Amino acid sequence: MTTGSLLVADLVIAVLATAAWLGGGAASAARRRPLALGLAAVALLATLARAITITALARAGWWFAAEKILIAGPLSLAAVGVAGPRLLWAPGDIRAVALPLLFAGYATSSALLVTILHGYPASAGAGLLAVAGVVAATVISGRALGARPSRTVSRVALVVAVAALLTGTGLTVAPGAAPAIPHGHGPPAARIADEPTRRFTLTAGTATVDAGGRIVAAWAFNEQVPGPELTATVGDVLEVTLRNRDIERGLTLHWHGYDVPNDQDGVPGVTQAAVRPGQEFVYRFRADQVGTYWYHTHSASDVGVRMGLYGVLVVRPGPVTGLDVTVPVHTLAGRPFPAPRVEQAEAGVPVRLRLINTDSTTHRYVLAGTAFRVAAVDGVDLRGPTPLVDTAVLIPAGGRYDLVFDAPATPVALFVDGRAVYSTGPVSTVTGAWPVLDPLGYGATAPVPWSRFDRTFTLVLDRGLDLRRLLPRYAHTVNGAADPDIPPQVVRLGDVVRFTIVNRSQVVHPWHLHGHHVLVLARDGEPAAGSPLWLDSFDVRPGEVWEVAFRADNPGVWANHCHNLAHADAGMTLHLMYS
Ligand SMILES: [Cu+2]
Repeated sequence: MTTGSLLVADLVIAVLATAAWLGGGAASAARRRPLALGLAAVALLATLARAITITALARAGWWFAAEKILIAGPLSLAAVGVAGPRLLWAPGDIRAVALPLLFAGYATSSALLVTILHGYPASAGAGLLAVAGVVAATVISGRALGARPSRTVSRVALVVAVAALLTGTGLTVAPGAAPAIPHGHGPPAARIADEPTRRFTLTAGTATVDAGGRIVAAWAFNEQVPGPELTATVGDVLEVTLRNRDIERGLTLHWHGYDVPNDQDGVPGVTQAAVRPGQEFVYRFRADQVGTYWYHTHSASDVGVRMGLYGVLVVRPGPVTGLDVTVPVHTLAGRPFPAPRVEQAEAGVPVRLRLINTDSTTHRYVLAGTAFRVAAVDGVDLRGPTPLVDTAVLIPAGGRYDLVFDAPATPVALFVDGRAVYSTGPVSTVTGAWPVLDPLGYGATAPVPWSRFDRTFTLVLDRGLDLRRLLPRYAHTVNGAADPDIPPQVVRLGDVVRFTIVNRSQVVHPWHLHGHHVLVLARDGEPAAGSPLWLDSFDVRPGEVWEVAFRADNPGVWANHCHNLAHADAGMTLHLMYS
């Protein structure tokens, strides 16, 4: 069982235990003896089963089990301790066990709320709030059931509840001690002095676009979605003038995966101000990385990219040889975009398909009709890629895979999630059951270039209630905090930095660090066994633990965030900062 499914199983069992305790309490209050005893038995069994899931989660990593052991554990023990003996005595009047069963239900449900609303790390505040809730609910239920606790018991309960509530609330809402990110734009950009060799102008504006036969509203660069394909040869100096005609929310250009100088990175409020209607901004950087990249707005990025403010950036080592095709996959107005492309390929011609996932979720790609190799991932060539046949690849949000092959005499077709997006003729193959390539075991290994790490950071990805804003929100969190309250990771120039990224949540988080490619060291404790993988976008699935590392060689303040842009918007963004 994977840790991801253990997390789901544990949640389901916790919900079951809660419902059974509360149902048992209600049934005994209504004097429905068999039902009450049956539900209590289910609750006891579920609590027992939870001991197993929590133990297994703790073995997978403390991050997965912390609050379950520190808060749910004691509360569950209290539940069984209070309700169990009463049930064993099996009183003549079943109504006598109603309050103990309800107490058990409140204890289990408040622990469950801690997991759902607070998550990792477990805090004293959350524990105290949970206890306060249990005490308050039990006292109220006791009154409703006509139980007459002594004055002393009532007063003690009241004092405990109020004290816990105050302390708990205080600890939960207290502002964190996060050092501030230097917002604003610092000294003027230290632009490279060389004359540009490639100049482009991108004018952003509202537009209408044909998405599979339906005319939809879009935001476009130069009236087209995707924007113009920017191509360069390694060594070129690119100058890109961004103009905003009428995008009210403002925009920027971020060069996804391209490790440009910090002031060219296009993160509004961090490396520059958003470009408002009527304004312009000139980007200039040297094309010193070969490969497949893309650009997109980083201002209101969730809606901006979805509406069409993105395009392809390809840097080649020299003149194009053979067929060199970019396939940027997108979902526009809920429809797959663009329309499938069909072209001729003469047998024997070398073909490179540059697959780019510009959406916020993973896509499954299959290439049918030929063997192929994965030549590069996220713009970086792989070492010793071997031929693959009838194999699917999963590309995370923002990620790129370059597939290469020599065109066979018969047609080939590329499918994304079962839909043909590129072909050289009709291909009918059932590809749904093809195995998925694990890039961590593909290609030829090479030793990790570092033996020690100067800094190590752990990022635990989760969900939680964010009360530090005017309106509370159910945020996507890192280490229990949401943007802008997540402390930045501070490094020094030259440091070798290791990240441990843990996904405690129920959804995939495609992780994306700006300004650096990271080398994958291990996943779930298994060292990476294939070609060195230098990534800028990688899916951390529920229950997974990734170890990655990089050398801090590009000074500045860099966004470090989930590339499911809705998650990034809902709190899952932090920053890497050079001291
Ligand atoms: Cu995410």
